[in-house]
Amino acid sequence: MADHAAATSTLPSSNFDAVIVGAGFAGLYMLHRSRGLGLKVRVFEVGAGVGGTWYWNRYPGARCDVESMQYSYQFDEALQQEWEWSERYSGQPEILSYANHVADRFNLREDIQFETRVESVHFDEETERWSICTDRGNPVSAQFVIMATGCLSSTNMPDIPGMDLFAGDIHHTGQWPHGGVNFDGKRVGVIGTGSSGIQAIPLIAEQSEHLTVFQRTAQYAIPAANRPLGADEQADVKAKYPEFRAENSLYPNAFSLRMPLNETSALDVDDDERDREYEARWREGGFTFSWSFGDLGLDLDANATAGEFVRGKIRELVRDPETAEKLCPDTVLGCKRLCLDTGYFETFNRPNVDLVDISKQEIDRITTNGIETGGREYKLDAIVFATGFDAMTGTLLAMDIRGRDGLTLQEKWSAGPGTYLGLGIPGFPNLFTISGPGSPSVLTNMIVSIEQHVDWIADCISAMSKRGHRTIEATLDAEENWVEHVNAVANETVYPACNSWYLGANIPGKTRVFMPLLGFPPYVEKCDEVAANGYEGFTLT
Ligand code: N01
Repeated sequence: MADHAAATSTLPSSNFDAVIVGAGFAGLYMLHRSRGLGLKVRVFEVGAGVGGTWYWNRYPGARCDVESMQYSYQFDEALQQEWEWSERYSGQPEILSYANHVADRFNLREDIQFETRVESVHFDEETERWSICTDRGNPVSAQFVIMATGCLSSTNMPDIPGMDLFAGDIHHTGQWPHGGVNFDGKRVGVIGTGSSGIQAIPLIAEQSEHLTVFQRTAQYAIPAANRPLGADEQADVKAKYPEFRAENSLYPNAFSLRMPLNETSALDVDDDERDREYEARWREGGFTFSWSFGDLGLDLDANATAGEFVRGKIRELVRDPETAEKLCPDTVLGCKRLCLDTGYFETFNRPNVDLVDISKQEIDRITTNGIETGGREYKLDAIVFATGFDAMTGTLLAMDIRGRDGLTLQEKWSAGPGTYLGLGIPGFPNLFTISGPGSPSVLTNMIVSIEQHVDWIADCISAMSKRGHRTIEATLDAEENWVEHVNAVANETVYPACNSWYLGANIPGKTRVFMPLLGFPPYVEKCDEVAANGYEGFTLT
């Protein structure tokens, strides 16, 4: 393996130990660890800068809903001590500054080739190396390919007739213009009311002359209760940061909440007690609401009591009863990802905001002047698609990835994404997926999951080098058992009860399979066990 001195002057080179795809939080830390191993490494990144999801999602109100003191790297004590967060939940600009700070602090940019899209990744069985082609030409080769492509990086743009006819501007929240968008004096339409729409709508309402929200499914949203982060609060965490991190990683989602899980069943308490619990958590803000009772994620009747409480809140917050009813979700709470909001429901009290229910009558077409649905044309100057992502697999499947015998990833995953541990795919040796389908990823604090995957991959590469192994490849058996396990765990919960992107149900034609694994601590234990047992479930050559 090349030494790091060589790695820092590699731009003309074409042979690498490892190629990393993506320079978001996963790619940055993978690069840092790879260098530590002395690997000669190149990162390819489509964007002109680092930050991944926080580079692209610049829509008004974009904000993380894991608290700032937890949504950051923990691999370097000095880094976590020196960085100051300003709010309970960080906004996109601050998180992007942090990603840039990390890139500068660890001198990462020199091994990142920006504005470069990886188009194909082919395995050569003779040389046991990958050949990687980008849109910049000059193919490179690498022993290892590490996909740090993110779970929510391929935007979902619905195929609505007439899109090219629209005379105004069209934007997607996941690919927001870097200079921002001026909505002043404009009539704006927003399609989509998931996490992105719910964050953007209150601000677009303030910035525009008129806002029409097109809602296909009403969503549950809990107040974020964002606020400035006090210096004392920050100092308290920093005084015991490693312990704080270690404790947090023991929670199923790899983050802690401000109020502990109440293990009682929602069905074992009377109405007053139940409401008191929900009310306290509603006031505290954040995901702590979903910890109100131990069985909200397991039992549909228990879950229904939480749904009823939120509907009551919506009816209190929204003055027009008809609009309030349209905003009331009738789905299972938390089955689609729970949203956190800042003034979302109150936005519908504004005189310049209208809600159009398209649950029964989808958008017919986009016209030169706006959106047509239900026999009416809504005149608009700009349309914002807050329609989400082809999650977890979209970006991987958009590349031409071919493993042994020319097997394409599209063929391999035609019945849904199969991986072992969300890290390896049979037929694709030495190719790792950071936070791939089958790992806890999107159900956790992403940065914690990313660090766990990067460390596992780096340790694996190091162990292979020490033992003289050239390739590692997940076995078919291990993959099949793992996919079964991921689905069995999900089937114990309310998650499969709705059409969420966790199941791929938001993308027409996508195979319905529950993609992420529930439960971070047992997963980490399993990954550690696999490594300790000589990478069982993988074949090493
Ligand atoms: O996307 P979504 P998102 N016509 O898929 C609607 C993370 N995130 O970008 O529910 C009309 O959740 C769709 O309707 P329906 C987070 O993990 C985190 O908002 O399919 N409507 C839905 O309302 C999140 O879960 C943060 O019926 C259409 C919306 O568009 C994930 O990203 C912030 C439609 C899409 O909602 C994705 O969130 C933002 C169509 N043809 C995002 N197609 C934080 O950390 C789709 N819709 C806070």
